[in-house]
Amino acid sequence: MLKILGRNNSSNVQKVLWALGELDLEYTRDDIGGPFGGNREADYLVMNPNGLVPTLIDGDTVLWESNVIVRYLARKYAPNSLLPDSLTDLARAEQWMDWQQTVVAPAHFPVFWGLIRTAPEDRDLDAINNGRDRFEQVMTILDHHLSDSAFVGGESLSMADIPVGIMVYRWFTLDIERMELPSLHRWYQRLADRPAYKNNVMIGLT
Ligand SMILES: N[C@@H](CCC(=O)N[C@@H](CS)C(=O)NCC(=O)O)C(=O)O
Repeated sequence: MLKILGRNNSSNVQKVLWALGELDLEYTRDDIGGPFGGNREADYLVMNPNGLVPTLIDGDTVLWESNVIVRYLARKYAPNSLLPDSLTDLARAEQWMDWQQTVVAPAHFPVFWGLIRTAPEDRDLDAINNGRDRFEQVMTILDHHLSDSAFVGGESLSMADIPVGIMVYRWFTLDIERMELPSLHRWYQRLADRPAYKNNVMIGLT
């Protein structure tokens, strides 16, 4: 059976759990990382030399890097649903997935870390406010993209939605000012209707 190593409040672990939920695949999960620890142990580092979560174990296949794991699951278990079929659509999906890692995640990080993982008396308000502005800029790019399609990769959910879908929950849940982004909001509501998103992503921020 598939096994996931990683605590379920991690955004990167949630990508994998959401994908598994969409595919209705059975798996087990061990709480690793954060307060649970275990990710700096020698046996864990053999599987994931970064000491980060998530790690996926699928038989002899051991993988790290959340977006790669989502791509692997889509290719192996969902070639007709989460995986786009044309070369161009596949590349566009991967474009939005890489954009989440390289642009959105760093933009959101100071806001998430400052408001959720830092005690009020220790917060760097400038870093939080600058992060909020940058987070809004990148969510505006996504809002614009979503103005003419129901999902990031077209008219149905695909792997393109998963990394940015984790970020949009944080955008709408963090206690921050938000400008109106109607297409983004409609897409978020579509995601929120999906049990796999509700059960694995919309679980509060800790
Ligand atoms: N690029 C990696 C980043 C993984 C990562 O930064 N994971 C964080 C949690 S979101 C982590 O392991 N933090 C250390 C910990 O949980 O102890 C991925 O997408 O899988």
